[in-house]
Amino acid sequence: IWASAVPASQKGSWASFLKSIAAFSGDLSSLTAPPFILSPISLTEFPAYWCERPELFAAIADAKNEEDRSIAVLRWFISTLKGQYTSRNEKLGSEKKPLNPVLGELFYGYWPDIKGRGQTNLVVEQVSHHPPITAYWIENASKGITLQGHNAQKTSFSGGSIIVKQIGHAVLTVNLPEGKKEQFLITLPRLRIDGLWYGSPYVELSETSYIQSSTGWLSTIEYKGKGYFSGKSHQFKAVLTPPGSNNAKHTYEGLWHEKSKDSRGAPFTDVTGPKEEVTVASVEQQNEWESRRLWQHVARGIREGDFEVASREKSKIENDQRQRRRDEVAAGTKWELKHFDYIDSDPLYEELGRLFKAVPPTEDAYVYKQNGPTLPSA
Ligand code: CLR
Repeated sequence: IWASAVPASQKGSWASFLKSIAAFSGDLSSLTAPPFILSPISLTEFPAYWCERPELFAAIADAKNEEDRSIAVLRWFISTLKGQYTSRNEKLGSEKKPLNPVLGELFYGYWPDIKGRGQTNLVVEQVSHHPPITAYWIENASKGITLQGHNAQKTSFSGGSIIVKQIGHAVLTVNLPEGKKEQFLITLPRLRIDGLWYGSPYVELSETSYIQSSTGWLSTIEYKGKGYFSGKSHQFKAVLTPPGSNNAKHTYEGLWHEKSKDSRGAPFTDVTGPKEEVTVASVEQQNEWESRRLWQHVARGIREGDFEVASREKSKIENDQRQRRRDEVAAGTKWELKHFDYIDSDPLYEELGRLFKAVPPTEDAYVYKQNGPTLPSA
């Protein structure tokens, strides 16, 4: 029966939530959802999914040549998908509605240097509230690898599912010896949120995403769910083509949340083992803009099922934000971003995007100011 995963007392509000989604497209964050579907985690934490297998991120620097580096980047990218798109189901029971970050919200963390892989640091800032846009910077300085990107979503409703188009892109830079560098433009897949009818949403990926190297190597990744190819969920097929060619040199296929193989049957990715969550300072040590401190009372309310506390605390944060925006208007000032500079067109996106006819042909970006906090190191 419908809404079988929804608590009896919330069936009515789940139905009206679904109706409001169906009547609506754009920014889901503004819709009021019933308590059972709320997550206590803010979207500013999500960029950490990029590095929960730090050894695969570090391994990009150890590849021998251009071809191997493109393979290593693809292996790392595919291995992040399980965390990015299924971890709320594992941790919270289903996909849930994350906390909608406030302008200026921050999230800092790191993965320690063990087994010679170097320390990796993470700096995240909410750079826009309406629409929500999150910018991030991830760096393994000892390996010379950085990832810079930003993320926004455009949502619509189709055939009973929420369709999420990801806006934004990421650029991975590998600094090589002798001052040379290689860059990779990473575009993002489309999401479909299924299972809404039953009240147990989950993400499936669809369509195609790309990883274009400045050396010319290109990964084209196609995503399919149930009812395609083998009938299983979370399938992908990736082909890697050499500079200036349309003929695949490598083909990889499998399940992005489990394992995949190359065309000869050799293992390519395997994410069945444990991942490593980012290390974050305790709430007491965080400043007032850091996500877990800012949302602590709301998050506690959600975790403990005390939704009165959660909504009262959420209103406080929202009122504070409204007051800040009013004060800025009155003073004729503008909120300053802390860690990123906005550029309305990313030259690297245009240059590398041209090679695979990226849509759209140009995108904006947030450039890291190299002014993150000093994170502890081992
Ligand atoms: C954010 C960027 C990450 C990948 C990612 C994974 C899950 C996405 C999330 C992004 C954006 C917000 C999202 C979420 C799944 C559900 C949630 C689309 C793209 C929406 C806002 C919540 C809908 C409410 C239902 C659960 C009912 O790298």
